[in-house]
Amino acid sequence: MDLEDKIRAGERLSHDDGVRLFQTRDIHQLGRLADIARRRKNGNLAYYNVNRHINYTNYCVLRCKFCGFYRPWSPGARDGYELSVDEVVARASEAYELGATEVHIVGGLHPKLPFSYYTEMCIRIKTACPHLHIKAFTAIEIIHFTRIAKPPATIRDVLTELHQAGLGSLPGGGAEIFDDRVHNEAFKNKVGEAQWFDVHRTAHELGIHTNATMLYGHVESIEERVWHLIKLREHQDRSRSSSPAWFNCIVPLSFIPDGTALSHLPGPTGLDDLRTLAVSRLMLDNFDHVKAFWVMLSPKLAQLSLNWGVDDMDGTVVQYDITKRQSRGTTHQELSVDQLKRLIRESGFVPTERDSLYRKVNRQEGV
Ligand code: V47
Repeated sequence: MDLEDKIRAGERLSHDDGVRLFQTRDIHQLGRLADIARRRKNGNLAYYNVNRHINYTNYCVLRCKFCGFYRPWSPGARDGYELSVDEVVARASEAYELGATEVHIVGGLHPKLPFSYYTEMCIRIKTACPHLHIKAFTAIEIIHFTRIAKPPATIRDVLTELHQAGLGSLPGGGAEIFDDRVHNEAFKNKVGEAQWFDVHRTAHELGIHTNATMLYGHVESIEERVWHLIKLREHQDRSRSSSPAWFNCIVPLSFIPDGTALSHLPGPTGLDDLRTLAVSRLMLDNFDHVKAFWVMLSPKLAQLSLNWGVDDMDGTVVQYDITKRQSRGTTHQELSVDQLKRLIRESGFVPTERDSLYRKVNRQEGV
């Protein structure tokens, strides 16, 4: 059967199909096919949320080659930072007062902070901002917490304690590319595929929704990208059929080489970004949402991607420390709601504010 017929009939695509889609030179046809799948799930709506990212520390025990964010910790280390719980709560409260529905909190694997720092952070944010959704801690941080908890704890214990403290969902970071070769080349000492999936499986079993990511455009091949997507699809099949929660969305992350040990690589081009977003939509037939993270893609390309299978622009963000474009050189990265709506409207979609679980947010005028 022809690939287009398969897509129109809503049939599941194979690894070969995914590779063929990546290789097509007809980028417009790829966009049209991804748009069919996108409209089937999301109609003419395009989502955004009012959120704020908080990166609590850049100290990290890992040395991933693709990361320009981490700083080694040592007594009196310069160039590194860690926010106190008070500072994190102050940032979350400020965002809440300005109308945010979500805080996205992640950081490096800090060698000294105790597990109580993270539980206290959640409890105090929830006390100060009862309706704010806390989306926090990648699978890699969760594994780190199992090791620093006293006594060491299981993934289930850590997630249960954080959930009770107010954690709402997990972001998708840390997945990178599920492949041993890529793992050894670009993030050797980081926990791998099996543990990333253990964390997400356990979260889903506990009723905690999570996101998934794919960091592309570094040392991986097209074939490896497609296997990554298929592994996520298989996991989603299991979660959707047997757990109370599953992946909310896929966030393909466009590699930014600046300031990393892989800075000699060119990084993905705009066409590669569009292709990857479109193929993610087409391969992941059991994911409802494909998110374009505009901080890494640029607002202009994220806007364009709405016609290549994307239905979500993430949010207002405000400050993002993990990647910054050298030409901009600042971690203040913010889009206003009006800017997000304009980008969406101009692409022919209806801007729709969502909460962290993709429920529509209805605001009264001016709130
Ligand atoms: O885990 C690190 C990636 C992730 C670079 O779940 C890099 O809604 C590009 O996961 N170039 C953190 N990417 C960001 C993340 C995320 C972002 C937005 C929304 C969501 C969500 C999740 O960023 C890391 C890593 O995979 N990353 N370095 C880099 N140089």
